[in-house]
Amino acid sequence: MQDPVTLTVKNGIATVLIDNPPVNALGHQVRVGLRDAAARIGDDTQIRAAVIMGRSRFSAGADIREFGSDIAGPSHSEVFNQIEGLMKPVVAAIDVTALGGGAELAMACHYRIATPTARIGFPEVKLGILPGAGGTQRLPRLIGAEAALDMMLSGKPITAAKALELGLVDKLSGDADLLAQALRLATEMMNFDSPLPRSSTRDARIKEDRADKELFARIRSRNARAMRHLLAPEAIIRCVEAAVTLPFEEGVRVEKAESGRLMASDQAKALSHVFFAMRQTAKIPDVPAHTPVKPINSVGVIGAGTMGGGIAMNFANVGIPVTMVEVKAEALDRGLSVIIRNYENTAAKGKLTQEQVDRRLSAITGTLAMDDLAHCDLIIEAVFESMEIKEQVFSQLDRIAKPGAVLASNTSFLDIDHIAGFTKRPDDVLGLHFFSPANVMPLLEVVRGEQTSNTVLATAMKLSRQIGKTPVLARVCDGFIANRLMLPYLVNAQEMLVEGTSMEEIDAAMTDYGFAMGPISLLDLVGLDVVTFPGEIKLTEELVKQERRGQKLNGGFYDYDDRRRATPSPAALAVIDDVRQRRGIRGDRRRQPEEIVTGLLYPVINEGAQTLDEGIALRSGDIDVTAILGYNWPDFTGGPMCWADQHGLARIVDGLKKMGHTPAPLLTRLAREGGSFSG
Ligand code: T1G
Ligand code: NAD
Repeated sequence: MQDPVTLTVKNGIATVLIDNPPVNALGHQVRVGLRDAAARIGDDTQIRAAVIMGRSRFSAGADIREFGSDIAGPSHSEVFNQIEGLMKPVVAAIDVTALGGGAELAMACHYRIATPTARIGFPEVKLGILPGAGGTQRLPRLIGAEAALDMMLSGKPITAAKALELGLVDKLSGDADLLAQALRLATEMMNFDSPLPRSSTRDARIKEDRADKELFARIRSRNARAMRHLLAPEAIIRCVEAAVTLPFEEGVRVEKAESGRLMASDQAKALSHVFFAMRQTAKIPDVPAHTPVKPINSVGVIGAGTMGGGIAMNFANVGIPVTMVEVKAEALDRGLSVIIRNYENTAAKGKLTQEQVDRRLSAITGTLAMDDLAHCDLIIEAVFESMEIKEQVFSQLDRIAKPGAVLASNTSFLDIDHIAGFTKRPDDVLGLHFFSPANVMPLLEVVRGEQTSNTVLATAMKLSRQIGKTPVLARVCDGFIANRLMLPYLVNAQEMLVEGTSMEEIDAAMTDYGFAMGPISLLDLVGLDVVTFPGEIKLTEELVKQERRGQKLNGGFYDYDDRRRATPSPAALAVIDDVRQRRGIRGDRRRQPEEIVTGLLYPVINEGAQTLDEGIALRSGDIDVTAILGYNWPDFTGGPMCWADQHGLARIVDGLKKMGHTPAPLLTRLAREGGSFSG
């Protein structure tokens, strides 16, 4: 392996290069390399100054793979303190990204120069941890507590220009000659006879912060909503309070204690699981990484309804022309006008220029003639959910589409293999299951038919990234991963209603768990006419008969006022009562919040286990990503399967039995063996 840190000396200046692909994470070998480089800079009298930089990018911070085990020394902070303590000027030359520990390393250097396109950030909060190598102490000293907290609580990187304005970097370079300019800065500074500026000893900014008595109360109240459920943000605030009120070394002690507590927390473990799971989903074991893909330069969309319009926008957004087909002119006009309205709303919020809107709109062509799809590289069908109509469409497509075109269905529940059978090219057919609203939701289920070719799958995975979606591979079954998983959740929530728990209690238990909305509100939002439920639950059907379709029409379980505030609807309560009477249920079974959570989540986990066992999902992490991106499952729980591992599989098996459910064989086996879904 290439040495991950090298040091070369020229004209009295050491250039320290971090070269640890793909992102220059600061793993053990890099820390050892940096420690040795710092020692050499200190000892070697030939060296009068140093530049630290990374190949291809500065650094993405700590190696997240090291989390969860004892991190071998030297620690990040030992290395950073050693660099800061050098008596020769050290310049950080920042290119592309300095994130987390990478940004902390830069702050430990005496000077920072960045390319104009570089970004600097502290994404630790997204991993449920905090900048734990002096970052919470150095950052406020450089840019003030409020700006420091903005960066560390949001986890969002800032541009180099903003960093310059805040005082996080000292200078911007031209894009091409970062090293040359960093060396020039180092030369200037080594001939400059004044004490080196060390972030840890600066105090001008925090003196100002100390005078602002309301500062932390203000930050806490401004972030209260976003911080709810999360451990890391409050810990970060406490560290910055320490930075403002205590000497550096004492602040570091507070940071170390808070960081240790977070690192050991279930939330941090769950969030790093999610980080890696998100990056795993596009990998299909039997489809090698270098499988050739088909070029997709034009897309056809059939159906301009709820889904078709949103699907078309995805491609127009990245400059791929779309032809959208409808059966009737009115439906086409309606579909196109929804697209126009969507883009105009985005432009009105300042997120798109008029020119971008025009360019995107001109990429979409409406037509009533299927023949116009003959040139398309990919055609996605989004017509009514009926096998007869899918048959008409796919047999027609088989005649029209050019050889080699990829043919996809957006069906929610229907059998892709059956649909592929309507063509003479089943290897070119797959499911591309978008989520509503399709232009917004970040998940794409890629459904693999029996005969779908590797090329078509690799093409779909690549295309998904191109349109900014995270793809998850599913095999054919009723509801694939996402809908199959959530069906028990929504069914059991309604069953609880009938048995006697109120809609507010059910929703509150799940928002306390971490969901943005509870299942009953979710049903109202999605629309009561969208899903039909199996079994005896007929609540949504009865409400739809009364023309109550949810938030979009007349309210659903709840009534909504003009500010969308919800109150339980007397009409819905009457329907619930009616169902109780018909089924001979007393309706007096109230549940405590804990029992609501387990009663709703255990069956989802059971279904997830079954989905995994049947090979519908490749990995438990894929199920977690599906739930998080498709259903806003709270990410700090790690998703349903990760949560199950932490919660205890044996407990879940017992709970399911008590509820009268049969635990899935995989779940039972793992619980017995003391195993876990994530392996
Ligand atoms: N550690 C280990 N692996 C990492 C990694 C990291 N920090 N960052 C990325 N990877 C892997 C990733 O899993 C993938 O692997 C490959 O690199 C490419 O990533 C001490 C405690 C830098 C913006 O949170 O945000 O510092 O799938 O597909 O789209 O106080 O990666 O190829 O096998 O995402 O070009 C804080 C996380 C750590 C940064 C590049 N740092 N990384 O995006 O590539 S905590 C982060 C990113 C810390 C200190 C604390 C992005 C990126 P594989 P990718 P990309
Ligand atoms: P929709 O009723 O809103 O739109 C369907 C459109 O297809 C209509 O405008 C109709 O005129 C058009 N159409 C019907 N037959 C046609 C044909 N032969 N040629 C061209 N156009 C035709 O339906 P939708 O909600 O957009 O759903 C479309 C598909 O997407 C369904 O398979 C559905 O299961 C799936 N889906 C829906 C959602 C959702 O939340 N709505 C989510 C994921 C997947």
